[in-house]
Amino acid sequence: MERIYFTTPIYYVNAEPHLGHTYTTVVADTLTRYYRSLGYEAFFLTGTDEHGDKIVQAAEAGGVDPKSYVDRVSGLFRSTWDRCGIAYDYFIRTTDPHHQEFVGRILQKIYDNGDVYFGEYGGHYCYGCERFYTEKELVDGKCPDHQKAPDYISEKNYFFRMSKYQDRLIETIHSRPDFIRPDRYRAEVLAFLREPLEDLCISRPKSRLQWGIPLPFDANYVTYVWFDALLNYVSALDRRGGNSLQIFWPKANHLIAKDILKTHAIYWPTMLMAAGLPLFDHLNVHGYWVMDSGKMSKSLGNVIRPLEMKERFGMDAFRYFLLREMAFGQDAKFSEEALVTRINADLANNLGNLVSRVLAMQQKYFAGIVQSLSADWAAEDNELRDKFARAEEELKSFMAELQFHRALEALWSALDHANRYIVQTAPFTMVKDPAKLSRVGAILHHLLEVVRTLSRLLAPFMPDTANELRTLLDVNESALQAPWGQGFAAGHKIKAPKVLFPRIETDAKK
Ligand code: ME8
Repeated sequence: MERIYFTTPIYYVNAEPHLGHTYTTVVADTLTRYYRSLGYEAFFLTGTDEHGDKIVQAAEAGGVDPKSYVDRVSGLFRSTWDRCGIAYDYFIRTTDPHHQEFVGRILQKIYDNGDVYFGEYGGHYCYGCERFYTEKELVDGKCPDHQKAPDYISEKNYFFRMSKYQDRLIETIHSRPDFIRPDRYRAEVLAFLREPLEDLCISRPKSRLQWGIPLPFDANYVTYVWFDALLNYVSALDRRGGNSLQIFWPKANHLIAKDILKTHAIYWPTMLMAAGLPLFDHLNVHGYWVMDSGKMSKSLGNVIRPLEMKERFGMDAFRYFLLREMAFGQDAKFSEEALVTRINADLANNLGNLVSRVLAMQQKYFAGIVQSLSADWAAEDNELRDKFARAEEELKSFMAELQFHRALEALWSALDHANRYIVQTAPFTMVKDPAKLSRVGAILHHLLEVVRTLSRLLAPFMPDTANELRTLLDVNESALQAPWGQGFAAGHKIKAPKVLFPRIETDAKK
């Protein structure tokens, strides 16, 4: 059996779940469901990153001890994903005893191999990023991410010989063109690797930071938070036991945004090389969601919360928007106006209307009983079926390229075709002529095949809607998979229509 493994970043617990976290998590959820629908055994990991300065500072600001603080916010991430219907298989926390023990094991291994040394280092340290910056990386003396001048820190620490693995990493990226994708991020990493790689400081003295995993070989130090965090992707499989590590790890597909490219494309593979572990399969990098008003921030009061979106628009509508609006790899703009426009045009009008029209006609003309198809289909019936078959093929190739927006576009183009089929065949006119009743039955049968196909193909993107369609058609899983024209047994009765996506009236239109 083919296998695949998807991971999201483990999110810092110094912020509550927002649009950005939700996007990566929805993408991982969609991919997991999609690969399962193709028959793969898939494993989906998410979780929280709970060590380091940032977290201690957030706990202090909240007036609580780090442990209670991380328990609360990690719980919030987990319950948010649960309430959003995110079907992760395991939720990892870096404060889990097993993870801490695993990190200790890996550190000891690379220490024993001679890839860790003790030395003094002075540098520009950004507390926001939790890393040292070189002079060159600073912009006007400031951290480019946090727009703040870093602190100059000099101390004795442990270093990982990352530089030793630079050539092997470059070779890997050259020989595996889709190791880091899309291309623009691969190019960015290769450009960065043109300069000599420095060794990585992997410890923090306990005198400065206690909230971390102690180094197994020196009790006066804790592990640098990124060294601890990146290992989550492997430790989760190790904890699962059995042969999970062997079967899933080489099929690992990481999903991240561009903000954490360097840690994932450089620190992580070199750490794996030093630990004697195989490399992940793909690092998949997406762009940033930006607001009309600029960067999303608490102080600007423009933070988008997933549960609020679910409450107001429905989770499937929100998922659809996220996947349809962003071209994976590029930045995208978020605005409520764009969300409402998509819901009204694509969901309420295009999808919702099609389903309710077809189901309503089926009720009205045939009391919900699916009529049989004649042996010879009209040209337009074949065209309709072929259009959906082509859309499915396109969807497959776009999914392989992580082009979710184009996969959905392909499906919606078939939906447009189905809506035109209704207008052109005009069953609502034909029904007035009793001699044409069997043709009306056949047209509606083909349209029910459209709804059945949609239920199957939409499932990874909009799982609740897909289930709802299946319930309305009253078909089971095996009937869902049947070829076109064979999904409904003779005399099968479908349910009465309902409104799937109510139109959202905006203030402007009221
Ligand atoms: O970096 N647009 O955690 P984090 C798109 N703990 N995606 C966004 C986004 C935006 N505006 N904002 C956040 C960390 N994200 C580390 C990761 S992994 C071993 C450790 C998403 O809470 C996106 O996935 O800052 C990004 O990479 C991640 O949240 C950063 O989450």
